[in-house]
Amino acid sequence: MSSAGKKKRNRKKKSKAQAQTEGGEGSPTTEAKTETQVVEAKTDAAPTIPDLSNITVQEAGLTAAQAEVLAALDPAGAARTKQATLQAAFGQLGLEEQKKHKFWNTQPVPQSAEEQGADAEVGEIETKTVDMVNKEGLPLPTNFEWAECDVSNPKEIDEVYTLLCENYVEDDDNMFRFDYSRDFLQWALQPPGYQKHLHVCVRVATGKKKLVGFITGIPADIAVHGKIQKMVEINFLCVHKKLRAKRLTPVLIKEVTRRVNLGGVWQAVYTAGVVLPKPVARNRYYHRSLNPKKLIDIGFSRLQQRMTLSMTIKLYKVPKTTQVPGMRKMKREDCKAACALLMNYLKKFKLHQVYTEEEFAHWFLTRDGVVYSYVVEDPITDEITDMISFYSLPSSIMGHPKYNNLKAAYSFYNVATKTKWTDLMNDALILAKQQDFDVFNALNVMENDAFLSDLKFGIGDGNLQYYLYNWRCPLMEPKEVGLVLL
Ligand code: MYA
Repeated sequence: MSSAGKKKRNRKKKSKAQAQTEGGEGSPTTEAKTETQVVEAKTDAAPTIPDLSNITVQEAGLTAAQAEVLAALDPAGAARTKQATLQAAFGQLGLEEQKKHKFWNTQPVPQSAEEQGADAEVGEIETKTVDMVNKEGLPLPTNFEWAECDVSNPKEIDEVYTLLCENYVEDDDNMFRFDYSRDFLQWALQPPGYQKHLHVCVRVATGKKKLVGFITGIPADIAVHGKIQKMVEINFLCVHKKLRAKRLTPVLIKEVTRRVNLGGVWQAVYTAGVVLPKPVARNRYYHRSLNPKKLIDIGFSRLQQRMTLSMTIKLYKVPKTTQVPGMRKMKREDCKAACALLMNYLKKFKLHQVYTEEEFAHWFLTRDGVVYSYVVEDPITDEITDMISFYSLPSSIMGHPKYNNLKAAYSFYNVATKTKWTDLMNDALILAKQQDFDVFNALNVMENDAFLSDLKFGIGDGNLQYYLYNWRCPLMEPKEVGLVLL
């Protein structure tokens, strides 16, 4: 996945360069050394250490026995050690971030680790009012102009589809590129309350007015450490390959910010594969093969040592039909109960979206080829006790003689109150296989750790960083994140 990659998740293997810079599986020694140094440095600076109440003792680098003794003798010290470990993990990002960011260093985002400590007050970094916001669009070079995009117009959605299909996120080796479908883009960009002037385009000013730059915002209520804030979710930032490295990105970001600000909204949430000032969380993608032969053929995954292809196919085989009693497709009539179930669940997490029932229906009712949702209904009480959902995001496969498309399902939101996580998500794999997906991907957000290894997911390459714009708060562990952006 290129350094510009948003979602470093398309492959199981990790490039050497990436492993070295990120201290991934290729470089355990480098990783350990860096962490130790940062832990030492940060342990002195107690007030800047973030809350890490749930970190495991393994993550803190202690044996269970050591942790128990430490906790008994010195509870505050034990907590500090845990906190330092998370700070240390982010410290590795810190090393990368020490480079100057001509644009990002001027923005209302945290610029130093100190601003993200456990005691950081959750709230605005800069306060402005609408009358301080420029009413005119930012200047663009003479041959370009701003436009908004009407994604329900077939010609315009075609243009967006083509720009992204040819220029959006690729993996490090330029073998795969995301291929968001037109239907998916319409779903992703038209939730209740969307505004088309937040679907921002840069076009060539003459001739066919070719679309060359894009960025989008959609409205969302986002809860951060218990505080609910009106924000926008920013996505689909894309600059045509021929216009790269010309600083068009800061102009797109400033223009979408201006438009959002004119509507009286001052905060945003976004994810990226690149490390910028400054992530609030750092997550990882995991992949579960559903069609191992194809995944190996296209170079997405490799045959493991001492495994033949037929052993691998057997290993990843799933039953033909779902196994959980009461599992069925979610219907319109289920939305009230399912939305309540999800909202009650998401309260556990430090970062999550707050859905109205109308929004829930938009995001979760199954749309073929886009998003799939299922619920478990208790046969006796008729109560909706569990839910699963996943979305479809294929990738183009570049230059392969046999295949041109990888069908990937991405875990969206799942809730287990009655069914065991592994049983519930095993059904998700079965349902995805029924829809002919080649791979099922999931982030290590929420409680996903409870099923990833049992259900034979393998770790992906790279990290997905979560960011907040103009909203300061303490760092979060991967499992404290309850938000999945498309
Ligand atoms: S993430 C998906 C990003 N898209 C892709 O990866 C698609 C393929 N790549 C491209 O199209 C280009 O390479 C992009 C950069 C457009 C990514 N997020 O124009 P430049 C900074 C934020 O010369 P290019 C998604 O959609 C970079 O650090 N900034 O660069 C979420 C440098 O700044 P600085 C990024 O390579 C987007 C500057 O741009 C990213 O030609 C969230 C260089 O500009 C990135 N992914 O084009 C956006 N990549 O010097 C933020 C590079 O300071 C939203 N840069 O380091 C913020 C909230 C806004 C709303 C607020 C409302 C209140």
